[in-house]
Amino acid sequence: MRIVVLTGGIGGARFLLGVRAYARAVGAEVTAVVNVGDDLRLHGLRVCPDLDSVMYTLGGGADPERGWGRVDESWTVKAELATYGAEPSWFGLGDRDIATHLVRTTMLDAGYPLHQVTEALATRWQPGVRLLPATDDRLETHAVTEIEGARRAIHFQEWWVRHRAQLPTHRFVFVGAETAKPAPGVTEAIGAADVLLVAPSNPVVSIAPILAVPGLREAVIDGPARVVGVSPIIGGAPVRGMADRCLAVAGVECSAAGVGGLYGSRATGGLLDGWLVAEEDADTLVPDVTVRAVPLWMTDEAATTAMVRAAVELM
Ligand code: FO1
Repeated sequence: MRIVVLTGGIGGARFLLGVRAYARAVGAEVTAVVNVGDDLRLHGLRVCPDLDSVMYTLGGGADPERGWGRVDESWTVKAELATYGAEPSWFGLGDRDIATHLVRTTMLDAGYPLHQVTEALATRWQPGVRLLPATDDRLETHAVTEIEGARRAIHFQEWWVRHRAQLPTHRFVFVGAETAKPAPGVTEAIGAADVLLVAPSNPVVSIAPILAVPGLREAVIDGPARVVGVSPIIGGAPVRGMADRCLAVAGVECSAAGVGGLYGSRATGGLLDGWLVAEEDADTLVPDVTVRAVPLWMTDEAATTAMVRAAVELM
């Protein structure tokens, strides 16, 4: 069996632990297509938060509390940068993490595309699933905000980390999306998938930028035998993060039904055949989509694996 997962960072990485365990149990192979809209260049370094959260989590090197960055991290470089007054001071890179960005940036500057760099980094971490960036090209999520009476587009990380998603916001734009191409292997993996899972990631700023790459949404609609999404909303609240703020910007109700409706049914040009929701949301209806309710809290790997099994076997 071939499983493809569309995923963002922290929540998606935890979900992938369950996907990997399920795949090992049934002998399936897994490809994760990862959002790059959160990526940024900082102090000359290319940082890929979602790829790194997935790689570190599956490789056993992620900080379990933060969910991003490395466990046993130290912050000497961050403190040194602060003494120079180097900006941005609101976004911190840990010392161990910086080694990843140095290797990545050196390879990118030498001309290697991001998917090859990701593969090279993964030889150290052995994530047990194939990691592919959605695109090798520049695709950056920006938030169109209102700051001191003026309309300003700012990078997603500035909106998320510096302003904690609290600014009045009109919309998100995916800069570069029109001309981006799916990274090599992405549409092929999606086309050959027996099941494509949409991870319980942020639909507006993690899954939408992936689908904004021309050809990728079409590949999902036309390709896999089945497409099943897992709700990132339980009982009207995000599992983690500030998805409620992002959904409000997109004008989507923060509920399992709201996100299911946003993705829509494959029968009518949307994405989903099946939608896995939490027991708390068992009355969820999405037109022309098969809905099933199971426990959705990813408390440990066994619970997450059971949830993945329910998603794969939903229909
Ligand atoms: N999140 C923060 O809240 N503050 C930070 O200083 C920060 C630094 C950081 C560095 C590398 C990295 O891979 C992730 C980092 N994150 C930080 C997390 C990140 O901003 C977001 O949680 C994701 O982009 C959203 O998925």
